[in-house]
Amino acid sequence: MPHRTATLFDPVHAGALHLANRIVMAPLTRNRAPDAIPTSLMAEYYTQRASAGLIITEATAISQQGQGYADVPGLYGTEQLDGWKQVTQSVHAAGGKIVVQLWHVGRVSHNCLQPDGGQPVAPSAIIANTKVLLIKNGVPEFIETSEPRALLASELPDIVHTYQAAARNAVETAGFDGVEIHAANGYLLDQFLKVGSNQRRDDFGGSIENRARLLLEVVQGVAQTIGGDRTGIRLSPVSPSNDAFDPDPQPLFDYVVRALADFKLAYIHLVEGATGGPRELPDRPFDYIALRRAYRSAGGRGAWMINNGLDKALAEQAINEGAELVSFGRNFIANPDLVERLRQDLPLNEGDRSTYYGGGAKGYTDYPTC
Ligand code: 8OZ
Repeated sequence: MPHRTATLFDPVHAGALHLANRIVMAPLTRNRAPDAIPTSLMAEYYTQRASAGLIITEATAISQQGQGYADVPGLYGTEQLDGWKQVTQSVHAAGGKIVVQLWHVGRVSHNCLQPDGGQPVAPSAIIANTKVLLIKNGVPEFIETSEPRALLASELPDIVHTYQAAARNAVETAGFDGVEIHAANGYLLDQFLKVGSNQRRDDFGGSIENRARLLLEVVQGVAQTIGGDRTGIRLSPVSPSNDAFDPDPQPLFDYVVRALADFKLAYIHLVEGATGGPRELPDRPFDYIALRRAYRSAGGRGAWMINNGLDKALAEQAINEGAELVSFGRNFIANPDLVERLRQDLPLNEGDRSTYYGGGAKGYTDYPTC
């Protein structure tokens, strides 16, 4: 029998997640959760997109300290969990699968969002040259981040426990199929990984092993709590998002994925290039095929998911070249029926950038289906 290569529309297993197709809705921050509580409008938005093989929610704060933007949802209060429950029930009733992205922003925050107006926390007291989104009188506004303070090593176990508690809440209370640990885009775990934001001299800074330690402790803790096979992780080795920088990312990330192989994760989610920008960065070369090989040769069996600026042709190419999953962000904002449109080669709606962050139904739940 000739071997038929899988298509985007074939089912696939990612750990314990049995997915109807290989097209994933990438995490997308939309700032429509006042007081960090998911709403019925959010349930409608996600349910409209339930034909994705998997939905990854917008980044969701594991604690108030982990929050960096106005009106992003949380996963630590009863009302937040109740809000998410209506989302997962509705997505499941529509036949979809949904995991929540666990988020701690680290230094990418502002005093006014922090507990008691305190300083954001970071590996080192280095300001991120980036902006956070606040909403003033209903108008989104980008503001410089506040000066962070360096976390004490004695505070790190509590951060690991906070990830574990959020993961337990997500699966046991809010009804998610699993979680994705957000270790990309210049947020806390990526800040620890990379030299530009980590100048520590203790066991969590310096060598690659030390810089990866917090990330691996978080993954181990979450995997022990809900199962590695319900846990995914997102990495962005070279993305400059939120001032992330490491001078030598290949050995760093090769080490990280080899170490991740031990946890039998559901999937590894790779942002290739600059998040939301070019897939190739001439001054930051990176070999993603070598990265996957490092993971596989260390025994990693999780699904390999790639992201960033894909169209159907690039997505098919990725699957043909051995990725199991592809994720689409902006195309899912404007095309709730993206899977069907790709299947039938139908034209795609264009997204309205002015309604990406904040607001209500406009530019959120009102995109037409075919
Ligand atoms: C856009 C605006 C705010 C946050 C990320 C969570 O880049 C985000 C984000 C994106 O991962």
